[in-house]
Amino acid sequence: MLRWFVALCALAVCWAQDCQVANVQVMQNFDRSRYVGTWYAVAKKDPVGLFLRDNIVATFAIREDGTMTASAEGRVIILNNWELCAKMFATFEDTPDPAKFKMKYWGAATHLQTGDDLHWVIDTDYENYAVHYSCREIDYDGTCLDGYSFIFSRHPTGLRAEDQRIVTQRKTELCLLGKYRRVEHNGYCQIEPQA
Ligand code: RTL
Repeated sequence: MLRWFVALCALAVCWAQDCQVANVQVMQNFDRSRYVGTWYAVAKKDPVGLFLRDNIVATFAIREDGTMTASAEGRVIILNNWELCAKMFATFEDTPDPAKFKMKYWGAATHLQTGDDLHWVIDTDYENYAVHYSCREIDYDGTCLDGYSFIFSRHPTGLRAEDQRIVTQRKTELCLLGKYRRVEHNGYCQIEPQA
């Protein structure tokens, strides 16, 4: 009996951590209305290519028709060392899973990146932390070949100590532990002219 139990648990852990994009667990019963408002990126795992560097703040909203939208700001470096504060916008298309969206994004300025990414909310308590994940390209073996992930906090000062443990757990489950970098907030996007 005990042996079965141990075997089953081992199997469950394997399944949760087999790094298959198809097996990534997302937030249960995600409630977009509680997700609205400002989130400060405290850490990120970068995709291949150009990306937001630091001072990243995202603000989510809901339109009258119920669709979710967002804007984000962050410092980017484009065209060899041209540093600027990018203002980005996004609209989200719903999918059958309430925590999984398709995100269309574009920049306020024409030279900024546009794209179509997945946008999955992995976990959140709505009031303190959120773990986001987006896989852009799936490898032949079902794992993620190119993707990015943000750890967000409601507090500009970072995550509360009690949320660190759960966030580390989620990073592990995403097979991304050790791949994140801290996102610095030094006021850059509050004083620089926006693009
Ligand atoms: C996140 C959620 C909130 C809305 C948006 C997001 C992603 C922004 C990205 C921006 C990339 C910008 C680049 C600009 C240089 O040309 C996920 C934060 C829009 C991916 C690379």
